Amino acid sequence: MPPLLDARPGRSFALRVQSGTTSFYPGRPSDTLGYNGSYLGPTIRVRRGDDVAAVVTNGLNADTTVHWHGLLIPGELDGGPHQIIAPGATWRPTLPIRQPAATLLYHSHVHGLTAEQVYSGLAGALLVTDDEEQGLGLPSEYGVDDLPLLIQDRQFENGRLVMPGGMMVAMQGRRGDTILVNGAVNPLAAVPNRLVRLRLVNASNARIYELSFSDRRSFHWIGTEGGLLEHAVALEAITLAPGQRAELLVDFTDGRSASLVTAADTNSSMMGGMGMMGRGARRTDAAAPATVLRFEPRPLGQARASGVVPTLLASRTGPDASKAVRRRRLSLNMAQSAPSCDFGQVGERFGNVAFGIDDGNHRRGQFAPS
Ligand SMILES: [Cu+2]
Repeated sequence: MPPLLDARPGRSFALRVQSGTTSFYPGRPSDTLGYNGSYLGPTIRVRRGDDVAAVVTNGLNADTTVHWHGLLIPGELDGGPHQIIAPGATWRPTLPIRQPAATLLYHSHVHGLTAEQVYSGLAGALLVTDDEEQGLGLPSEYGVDDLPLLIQDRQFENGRLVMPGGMMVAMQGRRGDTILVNGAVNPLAAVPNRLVRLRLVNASNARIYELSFSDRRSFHWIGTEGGLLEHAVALEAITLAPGQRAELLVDFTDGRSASLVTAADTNSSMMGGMGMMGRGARRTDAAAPATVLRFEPRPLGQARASGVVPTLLASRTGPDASKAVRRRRLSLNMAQSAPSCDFGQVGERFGNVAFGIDDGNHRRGQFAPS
């Protein structure tokens, strides 16, 4: 479990962006990046209504930014590519927390290096809590029955983290054949034998997961990127694209071990085993079905949560369709014209992939995969 950095007491928190080494496999240190540590960052918890003073110091030899992905705040506080923190500099935005409880994701969003910095470890969970959520009796004992789970695929060679390169990266994003949860290889979660809340965060660069349990048990889907759903939804599988989050309640009362697994990634053209490329060629495995996380229920902690799934999680009022004054149709297009792609120099961008809305009206944006 990442350490919990609760912003409540001082209405503030501090992050230091740093480089370091991480031994994903014993005795095989890899060069990595992290916040207040060598890989990934603490789980930051903020509370609705607070104005939270963030203090972010860049201890790298490179520019960075910290983007609060999912936080509803003005753009000048949001840590996008335009808000560079230079090496040695400190950025101090005050974040007004004015949204319902939700599971968010903070990460580097520096121009031209986002993919590399996130791949190397610059990501973490950001939790918003509020009175409504705390009144529901949901499992909320951090690290015991309330677990943030950052899921990432990474590539290793001889036990050391490597940065995939080459044409497949330009086309597919950075992928890997090893799935980590909270930076751990072959992870195991000891959970109490009761209802447990999982906050799934897809912190991968490019992989889409189709998640389910090895014993096909159903679970309750209770939250999305925007916060809690109005009502829990019983599911046996859920899809999670990069950046997406999902909150689940899983019942481990029967004490049986089970694994969270992912199906093959059918969005990857590597599925066919194209066998291209030098470095990272074994990435034909990068789309294969895999175990994500094993759960071992045992008597743990005290059951402070109610142990039942609330019938009403949150009151939501949606737009009233009958009041619509106009119907618009927007179509999203993608076209690729290969000739001048410079795959020899695979960096952050590759030319001539045209993404558009309404085919032509807003065409030819440069695409930078991250
Ligand atoms: Cu983001």
